[in-house]
Amino acid sequence: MDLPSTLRVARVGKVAVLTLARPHKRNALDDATVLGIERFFATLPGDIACVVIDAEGDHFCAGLDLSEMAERDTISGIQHSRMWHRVFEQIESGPVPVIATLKGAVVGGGLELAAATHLRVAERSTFYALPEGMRGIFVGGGASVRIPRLIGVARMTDLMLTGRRYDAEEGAALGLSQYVVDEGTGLETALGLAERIAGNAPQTNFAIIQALPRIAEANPREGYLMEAMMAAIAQGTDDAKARMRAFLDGRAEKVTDR
Ligand code: 1HE
Repeated sequence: MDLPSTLRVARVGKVAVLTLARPHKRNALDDATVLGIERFFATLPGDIACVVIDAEGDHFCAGLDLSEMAERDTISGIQHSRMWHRVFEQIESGPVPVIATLKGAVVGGGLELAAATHLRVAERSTFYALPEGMRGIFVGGGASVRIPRLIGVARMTDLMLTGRRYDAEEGAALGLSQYVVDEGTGLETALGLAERIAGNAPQTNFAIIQALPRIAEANPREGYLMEAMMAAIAQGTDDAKARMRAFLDGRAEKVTDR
């Protein structure tokens, strides 16, 4: 795959690991990297069942590459933000679940990238911030849509107005990550989760990442109908029938086995 030197790709079974590899710049996202992320997701092999986004160095991502900001006028600023939206939308609404392994700075556009993923595993060094207020700019990578859904408008307002940081534990309590793990164990944890995800039926993973967010945001009347249709589509597959038969025959894992 033709990717910039700021991205690396590895494969572990059915899991693809995309690594932000610009640690000397704290994995700040320049345009080439953001477009590389888009290319990676657009050309994901069909047999990949889950993606992990990892990072080199001590920080997940310091956000937008501020050195590329100076040249931008108003219109190109809109186009730039829309480009980020397009790329992150491909992560959120792409073909497979995506896990981010967080550590150190998860700030500005780095938090926007993390928020576009489906699961976030935070090492204890993780801290979250939206320093756009300090830089005289505004979020542009989807934060005003995604972050309030995770932590509420009031907390995002506080982060932006005061430059406040949340640490890993605070972030998990608020919903910025689903897991907090020891330093250096984020990738291993994510790969374990990815392996489980890859073992799910594809129709269920599809329903979880494509149908669930839309149903949750829909008017309840339409939401219940969409849920019923998605449930029927999933349960009608041969795969679902085989899994239920395996459970009834005592051949499947129990909930208590996990
Ligand atoms: C960068 C960037 C960057 C580091 N763009 N070059 N994001 C921010 O406002 C966060 C800015 N960064 C920081 O606050 C700190 O760098 C960190 C807390 C993340 C890390 O601190 P530290 O002491 O480990 O590293 P450092 O010495 O500050 O940075 C190392 C190098 O990375 C240095 O370059 P060097 O050539 O002098 O070695 C930094 O200039 C460079 N660097 N962060 C460019 N962000 C779609 S809209 C999204 C809007 C935003 O994301 S705004 C938030 C931007």
